[in-house]
Amino acid sequence: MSASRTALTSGKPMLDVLSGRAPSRRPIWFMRQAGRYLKEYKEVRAKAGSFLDLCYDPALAAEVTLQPIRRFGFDAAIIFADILLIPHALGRNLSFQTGEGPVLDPIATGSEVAALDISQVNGRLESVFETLDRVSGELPGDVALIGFCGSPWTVATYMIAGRGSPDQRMAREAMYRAEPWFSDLMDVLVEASVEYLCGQVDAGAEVLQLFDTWAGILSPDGYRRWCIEPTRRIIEGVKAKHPDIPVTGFPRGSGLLYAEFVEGTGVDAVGLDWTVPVEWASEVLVPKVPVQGNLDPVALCAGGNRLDREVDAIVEGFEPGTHIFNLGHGILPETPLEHVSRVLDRVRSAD
Ligand code: 1CP
Repeated sequence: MSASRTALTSGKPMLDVLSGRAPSRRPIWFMRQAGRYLKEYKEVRAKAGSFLDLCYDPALAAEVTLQPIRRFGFDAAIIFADILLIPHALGRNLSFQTGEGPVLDPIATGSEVAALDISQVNGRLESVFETLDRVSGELPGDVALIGFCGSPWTVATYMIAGRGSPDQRMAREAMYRAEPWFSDLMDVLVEASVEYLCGQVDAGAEVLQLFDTWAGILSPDGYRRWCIEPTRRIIEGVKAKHPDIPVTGFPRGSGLLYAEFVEGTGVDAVGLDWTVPVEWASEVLVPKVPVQGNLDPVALCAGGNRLDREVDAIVEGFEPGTHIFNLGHGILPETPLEHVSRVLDRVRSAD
């Protein structure tokens, strides 16, 4: 690479794609790349005690953030934390039961929403900032550091139901009834997310990702109000303080509404789930922003020639400078490690 070209790039393929510069290679990382498919994660997890103890221990959280970078050489590290740390920091009870996922005290009244204390959020999440600080000191020079939070709608579905739910019914009912506490809760989550994300940038995050895992269950009107609008406000709030920080949105399951999401939110890149046709995305979305995705995590698990074909279709469908290779959702715990290496090799040797 020539000296002038080097000067024009950040040296980090992920940041280059996000800022419209030509990357030295197509960046690749996987959602939930730190986790139970890695034996080294399970060892640290057992040592930490509970899942929350792991999230709040900067030395151990930094260690599990770095594990997939060391093992596979991904182009980005995502800080080890959880989207439910915001409700916890707002004063709600939270625990993770083995095999059951998160358990919170369900929220159902205006007085409970009024009691949420935004002023404490960054103080209570100080350990996450320390984890970011540690990881940024240890990352290889070409690896970007991603901070994240859950989008208000997705976080609200857990706060209202008090757990994960198959259809997010309780939150949808609150939305359709136009409960005043529902829109107040969304406002609190927008404000808390801006504070927390700005704290993450101050602590060393170079990219931010907003996870809206349950965006796809909203009606079009609900989607505009409770997915697009809160996301737009969060990005506006973060960029008022940190104008240059790139923000990726992952509104899973948005279907046709992905295009409106990109137009309406101001995201710098959009994460696609595996149901989105590559041809459609490259024609409609790529002219506006880079895209991230969208290999089916089950295809990664299954492996074989079919996995190779799926990877090839994605790599061939998106120009290298416009695409960050990723899964269409989080990696599954039963994923064989050889399949992960195989995808990295294939993506890296394709361009
Ligand atoms: O025992 C364990 O190890 C718990 C499994 C686990 C892990 C590894 C949970 C519980 N959270 C995490 C980490 C996590 N969560 C990360 C870390 C960084 C990385 O990607 O490597 C991230 C980004 C998340 C985000 C997250 N948490 C989302 C959004 C993304 C997605 O996968 O949809 C959601 C919905 C959660 C909630 C959550 N946390 C954990 C579970 C099992 C769940 C889902 C619960 C449910 O809906 O039933």
